[in-house]
Amino acid sequence: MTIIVTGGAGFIGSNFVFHMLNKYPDYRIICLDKLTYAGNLSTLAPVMDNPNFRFVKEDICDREAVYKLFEEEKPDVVVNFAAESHVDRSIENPEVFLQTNILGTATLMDACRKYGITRYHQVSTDEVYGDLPLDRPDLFFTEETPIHTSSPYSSSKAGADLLVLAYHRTYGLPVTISRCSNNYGPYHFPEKLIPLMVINALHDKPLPVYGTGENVRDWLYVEDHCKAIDLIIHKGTVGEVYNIGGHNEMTNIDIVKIICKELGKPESLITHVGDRKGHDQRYAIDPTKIHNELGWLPETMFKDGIKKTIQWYLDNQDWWEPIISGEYQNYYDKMYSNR
Ligand code: NAD
Ligand code: TDX
Repeated sequence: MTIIVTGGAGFIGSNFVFHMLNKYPDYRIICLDKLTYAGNLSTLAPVMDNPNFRFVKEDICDREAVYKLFEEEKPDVVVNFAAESHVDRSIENPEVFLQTNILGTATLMDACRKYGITRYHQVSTDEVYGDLPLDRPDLFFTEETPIHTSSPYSSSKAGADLLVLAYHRTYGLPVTISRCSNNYGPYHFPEKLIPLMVINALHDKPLPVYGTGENVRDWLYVEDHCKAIDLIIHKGTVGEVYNIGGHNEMTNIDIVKIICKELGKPESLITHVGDRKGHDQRYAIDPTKIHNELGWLPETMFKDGIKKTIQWYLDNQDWWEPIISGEYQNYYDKMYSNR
């Protein structure tokens, strides 16, 4: 089996590449990644010499390059992780989100139609369902929850999902979609909540919590997400959407307090800053379908996963230090100074 994994130099994509090469030693895994600010070739260093792995630096929006790769590799399966993924950046500059997340998805699926594949899998997000109110803990997102987005990021992901379902109905493309909750774990880019707070705390810098910090996210260890996608591409039903989440809802402020405690840093570092525009209140996934149909269950408890993750950042400063110097510093200053 040959699988093209797009966005495999990013956070979840790289964890998926490692999972697949490890679990299926006879599969060929091709990573197609543009290496945007969020992609990091050093992440893939451990597998670069694996004869079953190939890295290709291209843009999923570049039709010619994508078609050439499909001609060369004749993939059986495509798993599309490639995306602009940060909500705050989408609020500053929506356009690239529309290009990569919507047009890039269309280009990949056109290649799938032209060359033929057995499965196109779209990695989507719980954010396409919008948010839930904080005072209704009885409500959860199911696969039937209407699409109702808040940010340019989530709108671009929702646009892509609709296009994927349209390619299935119109052209019969064998697709599946997964919509996962917030991931955490190794190789999470430092702009996101958990790594940002860990790295700031290590430097005794302020921990910038948006608004009250009462917003709720539903956290899943990245390996559990990768295992769910593995199950869906092998056993999932074509044309179906699967929600992925582990019923692990936490407020942002509680997450930041846990990080302070684990690192032995004072909570006085916590600084409430201006809220995110259109900030979603609560995400909460109902994973009943993937559990009943495919037998998936999360394996890593948050209390263990967060310890492992913090330890990973402590042990892998060589990975994140080059990222937070350079261009990232300009981003940080723009987003956080005078907020
Ligand atoms: P990330 O930002 O860490 O990685 C994205 C990767 O895509 C990078 O390697 C980047 O170089 C690559 N990329 C971006 N534009 C590209 C283009 N035009 N062509 C080729 N490659 C391109 O993102 P992530 O957090 O790993 O998320 C991966 C996917 O999972 C995304 O589709 C995201 O919407 C989805 N998702 C993420 C989460 C989460 O909590 N991080 C949760 C649910 C769903
Ligand atoms: O500095 C911060 N302070 C803060 O309070 C940052 C970066 C975030 N936050 C808050 C905003 C959110 O309520 O923490 C929460 C998590 O923020 P992010 O890490 O930016 O994640 P989120 O916006 O929830 O989106 C993530 O999960 C769904 C991923 O980035 C998306 O790609 C995925 O689809």
